[in-house]
Amino acid sequence: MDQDSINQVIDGGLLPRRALLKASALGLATSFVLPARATENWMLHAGEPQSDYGQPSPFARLKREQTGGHPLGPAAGSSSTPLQDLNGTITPNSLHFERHHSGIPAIDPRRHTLTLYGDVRQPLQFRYEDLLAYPMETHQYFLECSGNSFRNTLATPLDLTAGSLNGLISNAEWTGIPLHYLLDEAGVADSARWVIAEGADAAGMTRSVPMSLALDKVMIALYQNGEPLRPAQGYPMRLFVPGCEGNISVKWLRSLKIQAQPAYTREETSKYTELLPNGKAEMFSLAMGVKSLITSPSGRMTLNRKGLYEVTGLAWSGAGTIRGVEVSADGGISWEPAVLQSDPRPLALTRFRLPWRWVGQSSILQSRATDEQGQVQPSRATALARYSPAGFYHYNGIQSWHVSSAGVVKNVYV
Ligand SMILES: Nc1nc2c(c(=O)[nH]1)N[C@H]1C(S)=C(S)[C@@H](COP(=O)(O)O)O[C@H]1N2
Ligand SMILES: [Mo]
Repeated sequence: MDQDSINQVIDGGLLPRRALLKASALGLATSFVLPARATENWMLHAGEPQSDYGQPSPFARLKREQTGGHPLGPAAGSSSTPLQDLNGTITPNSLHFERHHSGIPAIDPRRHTLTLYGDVRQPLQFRYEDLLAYPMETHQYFLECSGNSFRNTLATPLDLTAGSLNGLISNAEWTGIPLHYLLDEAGVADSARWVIAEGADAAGMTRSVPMSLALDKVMIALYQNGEPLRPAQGYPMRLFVPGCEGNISVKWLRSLKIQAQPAYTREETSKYTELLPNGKAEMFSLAMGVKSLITSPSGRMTLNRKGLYEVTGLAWSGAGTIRGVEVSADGGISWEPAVLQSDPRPLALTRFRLPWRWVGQSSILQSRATDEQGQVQPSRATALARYSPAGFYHYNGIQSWHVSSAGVVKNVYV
């Protein structure tokens, strides 16, 4: 990095985007002497043989963060993606967040069918192997639970990791059949406005999907990151509704009923409906808002050296593509545009990065995303004011991380 860039340490230590291009000057590598001969064990004898199904290095210590103590027992709980331990944008299948209302059914695809019925010319039933013969599409999309980040709606900030606080979001390459192929085949009545999707789990989870969405990007997903869906993600098939609250992407999909009205199931009346401050409720508010968070440095990390760091995180929007992300190191007084990955995709996670110089100054790191519609991620106060004080769905307020002069990073509210 040239001296000019270094001197241009602005706004709490953030460096301009172009400083990233001179990473070689960060001086992070330690000097070394070539060892005379192999000394480590793994260089002295042959290692493990090949395996049937690969596992991560035990040294990487990757695991989902479990939400303990769901009132209805472990089968009704969730686990979140350890966002702080990952980089890039794809969530490995083993770390995709989980949210089940009645546990994970063990479905034998030979005994599972998908039925399409209701206001159609010809009701249809598909076996798994029938569906495998249809033309498919592949898209990268995020999936976010509408309860993601609800802990930041609580009165006191919890000292948790980025994943524990915000990890009910994942991003994968989904492959499946556009739903409109099947709807066309069945011949949907002109009066039909809704598709009622039901799961084959013990909860029989059911949601109503507006026909306009169903005819657009919705798919019957069969593959995730190249392999058949994992049981936790809906094997053998799930509905996938891009950009919308995760709940409507019904897993273990068993039927689709076409009708003129929504079904008004439990999941779209008592749950996943938002009470507004004026006492009215917002129903079928499906699209997820524009949102971002810094994944490193983030909650419960400790900065163990002074110098240059890369501030990095993820941004997404249910309205389409992320247009920009700004980063603040002074609690939102000043903002600096971050570098986005080269190919931001619509309705998928986008990685952002910005260099930051930390010399022991107490700082508050934040990120603020803007999407292609010009929607800007709101402050925590603005996000909370949108709903009644009891509300916790669709929270997309700015995440703030306090870095103490000792380098300890903690969730805070500003
Ligand atoms: N059949 C069925 N579908 C379901 C659920 C469920 O419990 N049963 N949970 C929903 C919720 S609330 C979310 S956020 C997503 C979670 O998907 P994932 O576990 O693959 O991350 O699935 C949705 N689809
Ligand atoms: Mo959810």
